[in-house]
Amino acid sequence: MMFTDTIAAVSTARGKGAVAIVRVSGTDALTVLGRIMDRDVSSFAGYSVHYGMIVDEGETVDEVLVNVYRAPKSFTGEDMVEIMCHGGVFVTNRVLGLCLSSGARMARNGEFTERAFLNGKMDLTQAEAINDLVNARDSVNARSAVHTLKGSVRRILDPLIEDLTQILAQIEANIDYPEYEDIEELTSEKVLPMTEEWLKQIDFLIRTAEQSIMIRSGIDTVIIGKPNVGKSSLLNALLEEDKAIVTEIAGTTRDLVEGSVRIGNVTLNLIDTAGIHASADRIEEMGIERSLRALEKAQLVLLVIDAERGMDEEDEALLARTADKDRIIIYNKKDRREIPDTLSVSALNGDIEDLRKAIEEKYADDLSAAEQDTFHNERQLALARSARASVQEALRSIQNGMETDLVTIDLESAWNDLKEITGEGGREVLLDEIFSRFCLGK
Ligand SMILES: Nc1nc2c(ncn2[C@@H]2O[C@H](COP(=O)(O)OP(=O)(O)OP(=O)(O)O)[C@@H](O)[C@H]2O)c(=O)[nH]1
Ligand SMILES: [Mg+2]
Repeated sequence: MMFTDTIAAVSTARGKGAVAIVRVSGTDALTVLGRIMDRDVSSFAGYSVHYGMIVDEGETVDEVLVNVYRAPKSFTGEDMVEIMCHGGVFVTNRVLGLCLSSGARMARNGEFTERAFLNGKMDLTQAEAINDLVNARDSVNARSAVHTLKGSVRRILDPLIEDLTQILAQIEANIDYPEYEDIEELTSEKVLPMTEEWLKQIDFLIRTAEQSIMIRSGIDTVIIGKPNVGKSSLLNALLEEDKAIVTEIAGTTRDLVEGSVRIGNVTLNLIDTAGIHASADRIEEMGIERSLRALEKAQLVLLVIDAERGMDEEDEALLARTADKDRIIIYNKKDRREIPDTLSVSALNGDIEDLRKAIEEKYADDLSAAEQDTFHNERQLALARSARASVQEALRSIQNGMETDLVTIDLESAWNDLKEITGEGGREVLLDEIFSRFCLGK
């Protein structure tokens, strides 16, 4: 793809710094540079660095180094220059302003990366990964983004697309070669097992991606229990901060109290809730409603029980209510009484090491999922799920002996979803691939 205009922007963070980079990309990048630099830039080769002055009508603006890239060997695939000027806000803006008045226009957000994608320098998943890397706040996120940047999504997609193409080609062969007399036999012998195997693979990848995304974005965790068992105390102990109000009065917490905490490499997005019990107080009841809604959405439940008082019917009810959730059952107030063979803590004394360990162990597998090749974000995951649904539909049609056309439509739709993950796609490409590969000769 050719763009006619040349774009410019400051690529480093705004504010005072030792160095700032003004980036210019497009067919006129060197022309723009020539107009503002005291050098003959026309002979500058790709991958070279040059020293000189930026000048504005004879006045020296800054002393700079310039990186020069020639198309297609640059980040965007276009001619590019990076002007490294002194990082004062005023100077940087002036250099950018000179670029803009010398033939470049202001770049939009992400436009350099967009051009890199449109010029075929990277696929959509890699473009997304650049953004993720810039925004990464911890090593798990950064590592995962770098992994994707290096093409990990492509690596898992290519075989999936390849196999889907194979399945489609088998079905096309059924149509186009009447010598396959026993179509049913071919279908049950080849197409069915291939389709089932394909579903198994994508199921695994989707599961891994769900784990990975959950780990990277933090686990939505709710602290649940009867009033006064020490939920808010536990929140405070985990956060190492006096965040929620703690009193000996049952029904202290009414609103949800939130906070994030890192435990090893795992981030918990914690919500402390109002104690759940049959209540007469209207405000408390509204708080309890909120607790139950938070419980509904939570990915992890920390169910707190008062070890001193022991388990009663209300605890039992909460156990039953959270039975199908991922949960950790915690016996608090172990300084008063410790029940053997339970996960016991004392939130009051900050004695919660066993809980931290339990959380780290619980998510050890998911952490390793964050290192594996799989879909990287919700957009990709949604497309993968949609592809899976289409192939499941196709499988049903095959099993029910439906028209081949119906099967193909679903498989093609899955194919397109997968291609859309990397930002490619389109039916024509699909048909090209199928027919060029199998040389049907029509
Ligand atoms: N001995 C002891 N007391 C604790 C412990 N954890 C909490 N408490 C006390 O138990 C009482 C209730 O604690 P909270 O943290 O407010 O309990 P909660 O579950 O948030 O209560 P509600 O918000 O009313 O539902 C307070 O007096 C705490 O000091 C503990 O580990 N040991
Ligand atoms: Mg509380």
